[in-house]
Amino acid sequence: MSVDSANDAASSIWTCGRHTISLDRPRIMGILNVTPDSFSDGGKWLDPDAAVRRGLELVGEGADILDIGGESTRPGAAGVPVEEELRRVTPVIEALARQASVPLSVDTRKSAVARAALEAGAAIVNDVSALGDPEMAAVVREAGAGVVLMHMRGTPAEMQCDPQYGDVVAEVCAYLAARIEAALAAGIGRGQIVIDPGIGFGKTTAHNLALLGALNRLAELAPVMVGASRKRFIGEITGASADGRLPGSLTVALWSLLRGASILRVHDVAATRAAVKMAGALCGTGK
Ligand code: PMM
Repeated sequence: MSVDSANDAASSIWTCGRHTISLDRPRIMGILNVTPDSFSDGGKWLDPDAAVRRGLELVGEGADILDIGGESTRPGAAGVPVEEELRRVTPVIEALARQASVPLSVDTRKSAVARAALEAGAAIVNDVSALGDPEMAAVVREAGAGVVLMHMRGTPAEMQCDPQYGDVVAEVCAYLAARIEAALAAGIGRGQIVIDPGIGFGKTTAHNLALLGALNRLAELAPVMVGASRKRFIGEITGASADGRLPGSLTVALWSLLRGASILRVHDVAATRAAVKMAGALCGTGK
């Protein structure tokens, strides 16, 4: 649905283990946080059976991918020990790999968690630290998994303490270009890589808006994922609390697609699916 003809990446294929995800139409990644403390859904799906039910529900609503995370990366969040993260995500991924029809992603910064998740049936590693763990690139390469390389300034514990940039768009583009090169140098295929500007990860509202306005520049590097769903900057602009941010989230989702994003990481799958369908009809793609 890109309006930018320079965006070749939007018509590519994302290779994720045994899955290939065509990015010729917008893809929706449904968020499944198996955490006690994520900012908008923390604690809701901590029980593995409830998490699996929720995952299947998201697939029924039209999710193309499920992203399962066991560590909250909200601003101020403390890290989770590897054993605890494994305990949260592994049974959920095992069960969903048997029952769900869509590729599964694990949202983790830890190579040990990524390895176990891929063995349990996941096909994508969504890494908000963009291969910060020295073992992560090898884990992705060996599994032939898809990988999301996200930009983050600092760590979740302190990233929202007065983030500063000279030119946020240029700096995020340069960082992601360098992380793509590092991934390629480590033997990961270009077709396995998706990038993400990391909305809210060490960014003010102005930084987020600048990045969302320049997604077409990021899309020249690799297919782009955007995760803006229910985030704080939407509340800052609209005045809505986390559970009232759907209108703002949908607006950002459609804006992102029109600016060249290929994948939307969202909590509200059914509403996003309907909005994408409507926008696709208006844009003449009908998708
Ligand atoms: N945001 C969160 C967690 N993981 N992964 C990617 N690729 N992009 C994001 O923007 C992102 C992420 C934090 O939000 P959540 O608590 O809703 O999961």
